[in-house]
Amino acid sequence: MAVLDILHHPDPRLRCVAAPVETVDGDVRALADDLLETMYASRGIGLAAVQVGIAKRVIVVDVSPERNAPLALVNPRVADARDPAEFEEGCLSVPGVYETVSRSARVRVEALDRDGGEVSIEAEGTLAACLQHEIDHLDGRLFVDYLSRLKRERIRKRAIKRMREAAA
Ligand code: GNR
Ligand code: NI
Repeated sequence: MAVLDILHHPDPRLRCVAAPVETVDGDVRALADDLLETMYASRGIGLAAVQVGIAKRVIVVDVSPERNAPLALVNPRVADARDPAEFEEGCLSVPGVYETVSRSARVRVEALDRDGGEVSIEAEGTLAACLQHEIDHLDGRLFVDYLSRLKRERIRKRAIKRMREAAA
């Protein structure tokens, strides 16, 4: 188990489209465990492998207040989405930015679990938002992509400035 470094926007690796996992083996389970440890250490409710520079379709989620309901999903896809809704979102790869995003209120996500078995998850509320947010990461999309161009440019410039200051 290891806490991994999380990439920050506008790192181009966050724009990678992640490859499907062929077999859910020990390496994939170890990656899921590292993602969970990294997510808990960062106090996030979800994390995608792309965010730690691994372009594989693996995500982890835990929206429970007790932080004791870890969910690891392999090759997740939104099989059904309904009812528009707005969510207040943040992202560990875009620190300090919280904005309202339009998504679906309810989704059904199909995936493989950590044992390679097929699962289907009906989600609403925070879990629905988080699953859509994580699956977006696997396709190289960030929540800031849904904002106006003006807001997005402002966020990108601030992020670059922050990185420069951190490096200095
Ligand atoms: O910690 C996180 N909070 C959050 C809040 C609303 C919608 C999505 C999220 S996911 C985010 C962690 C993260 O960046 N996952 O990719
Ligand atoms: Ni994110």
